[in-house]
Amino acid sequence: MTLRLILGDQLGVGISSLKDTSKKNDLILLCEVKTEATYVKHHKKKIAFVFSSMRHFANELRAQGFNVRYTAYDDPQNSGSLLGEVKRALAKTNKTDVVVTEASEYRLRDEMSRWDEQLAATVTVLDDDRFLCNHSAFNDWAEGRKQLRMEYFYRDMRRKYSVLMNDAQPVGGQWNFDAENRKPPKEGLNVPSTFHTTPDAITTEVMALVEQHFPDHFGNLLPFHYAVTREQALAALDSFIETRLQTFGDYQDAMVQGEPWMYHSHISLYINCGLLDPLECIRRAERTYYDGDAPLNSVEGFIRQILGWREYIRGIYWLKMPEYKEANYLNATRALPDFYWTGDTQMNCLRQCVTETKENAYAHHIQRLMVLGNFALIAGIHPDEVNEWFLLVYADAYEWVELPNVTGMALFADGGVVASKPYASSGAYINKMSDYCKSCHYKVAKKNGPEACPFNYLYWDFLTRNREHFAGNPRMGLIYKSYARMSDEKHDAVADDSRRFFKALDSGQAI
Ligand code: FAD
Ligand code: DLZ
Ligand code: SF4
Repeated sequence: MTLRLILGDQLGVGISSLKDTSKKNDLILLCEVKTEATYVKHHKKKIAFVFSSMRHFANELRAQGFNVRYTAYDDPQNSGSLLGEVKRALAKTNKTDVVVTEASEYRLRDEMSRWDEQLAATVTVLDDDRFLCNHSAFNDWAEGRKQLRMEYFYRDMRRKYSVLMNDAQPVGGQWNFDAENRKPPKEGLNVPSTFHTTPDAITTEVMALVEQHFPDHFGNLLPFHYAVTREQALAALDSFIETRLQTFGDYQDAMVQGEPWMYHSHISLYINCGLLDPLECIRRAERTYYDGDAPLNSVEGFIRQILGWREYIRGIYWLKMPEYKEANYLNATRALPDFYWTGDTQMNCLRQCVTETKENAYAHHIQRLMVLGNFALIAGIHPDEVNEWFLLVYADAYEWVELPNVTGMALFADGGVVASKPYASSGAYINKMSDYCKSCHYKVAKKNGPEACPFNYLYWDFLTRNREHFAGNPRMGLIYKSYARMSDEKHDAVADDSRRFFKALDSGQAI
């Protein structure tokens, strides 16, 4: 009787749209469609990952006895849109109602709210209960608060799910062990390799399809080693827990040339598309701590990312959309430099992060925030251009998680909803937390002049340009005081260097 539509980021048997399915009467629909594959020009690896995971999931459902209808991208009858495919499926069957779990992005949820009128069927949209904080719980938490700080949300979530708790107290006597999680990389770190799978026949076929239909999309398709089934994603989680979690905390913020994966988990793409459940990842890490196999700073740090940041970011998205997408608090106007696509810049940190992004559809948090995001912030790049880039280059990117991280955390374009101060920094931070500066054309120790690290003067130029926005911020007072103590010559040098840099950047010269 019921047509159950499963989207490409809903690939778990526990999804609400599959509850109470009649294996005899209901039809499950999955479809690869142009509208979803091209609303931004997703990284080739992301499309291959999503299509291959969808195809494997459809096969798993069939193996469990469900009736599945699957539209392949190159099916000559493919209408190219989700609505078109639902219409086609309804026309071919005797189904009278459609059930779907709420889309994770505003764009699609909004579109689906009109499907009722456009289809000769009733459309039921169910809550997405894979998230640990639903819309109304987040709205209740946010209600009446002057500031929506993640830390307080996170503490409530720890209590609510009783994660790392001794009755009402946090295990270890502290909620947060971040101060222990900022170690610079030391020489000779022996970073374990990330989890690898070899493409099977389905993935190989999908990869050929991606090369054929999306040749002008960003990124390298090869090598492809992501998990594409739940079983493989669980093995990827295991490999993180066994080989990286112990050291995750210590080097969470560290960046090393030639080590794109560091000690991070690389599971965001699996959680976001439904192959892994967030709570199972949290419980797995918690158990590792109680078994004595990983230290508290690592386990708490990892759990905070999923139970705290991930849920908080999603809450902010739905609380603030659709206006959030238009936010440009700092009135940034610059176009995105070409090197975000090519990696062709003499600024080694940016070259490394863009090149790794192109190769892997992945960069870790500090690369995204303190290199790629930091430059976009201090160079004043328009949030629309930055958001589009971040939404298409990463395999884990969906607007609900990408937008608040970019607009809120990286660009301060929301005026301080997510961040209490801008994540702007000079080259000193990048030099402390990475080895990038050692092989850079620019000199991180030089503050001004053509050889100086551009982050050094752009940082002060950014603070000067945006004084009206930040001078009253209590967390920025010391920084503005130290700027005031600098000589007039120094102020002029910052302005001259920044002018020269922007002139070169805007005219497409090599920088
Ligand atoms: P780990 O470092 O191992 O962290 C564990 C898990 O915690 C991640 O898998 C993820 O599920 C969760 N997590 C950690 N930080 C965040 C966060 N800030 N927001 C939400 N979840 C978090 N994450 C995405 O999933 N999709 C995005 O499109 C995305 N865009 C980002 C853009 C910018 C500018 C920034 C600063 C961050 C962005 N993040 C995004 C958050 C974070 O960088 C990634 O989740 C993380 O790098 C994924 O790698 P990992 O699985 O190895 O994470
Ligand atoms: C990311 C993605 C891609 C590339 N392709 C599809 C697709 O062809 N069919 C589909 O159902 N989902 C796809 N997805 C995931 C969707 O974009 C995701 O479900 C929505 O963005 C959620 O709002
Ligand atoms: Fe980046 Fe500056 Fe270091 Fe070069 S010197 S790698 S531009 S921070």
